[in-house]
Amino acid sequence: MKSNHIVMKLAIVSTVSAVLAFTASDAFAAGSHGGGHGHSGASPIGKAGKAADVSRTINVKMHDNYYEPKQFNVKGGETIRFVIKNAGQFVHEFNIGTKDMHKAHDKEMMMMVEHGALEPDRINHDKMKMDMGRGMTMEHNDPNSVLLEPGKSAEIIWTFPKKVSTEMEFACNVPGHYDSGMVGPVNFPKSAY
Ligand SMILES: [Cu+2]
Repeated sequence: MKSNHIVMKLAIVSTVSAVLAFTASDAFAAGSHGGGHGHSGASPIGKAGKAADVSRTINVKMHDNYYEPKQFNVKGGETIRFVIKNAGQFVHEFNIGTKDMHKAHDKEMMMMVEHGALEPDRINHDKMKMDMGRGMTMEHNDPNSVLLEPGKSAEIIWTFPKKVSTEMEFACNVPGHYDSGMVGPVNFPKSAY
């Protein structure tokens, strides 16, 4: 069953693609993919965690287009294992970041759609590997995110910062999904700020 909503969003994406091409490649060159989101040193959102440090597991289900649960409470410095399942009929992403990071990533996702690497219900892995220039590809190897086809599952182990300096949220940056509600807050206790 195709959602007209999604098809419409994708049509809009391709219409504006020419306008965005320059911006998108700029954002891309900034190195979100495989480049650790352009942060040198300590990232304000935390870092990839080690299995030995995991204190608990949070199961996340991705639907069309919302998450279950809708938010998480974590402690400063806590390492969580996220077990993520795409229970929807479309490709979805689970990405831990800030509002700004999601905004930047959204442009890259649009480029993936333009290049045919991302279809509504499947990921074209061959096109993901395509060289975009300067040795960059569209492959998603970032430790803070997974992009999943319908029915697929994955795990992320993430260590949250001890002291929080920025608001954090998890979101899906498949074009149109963030705006239709695929975003939720990561809540920290007051002591973490
Ligand atoms: Cu999504």
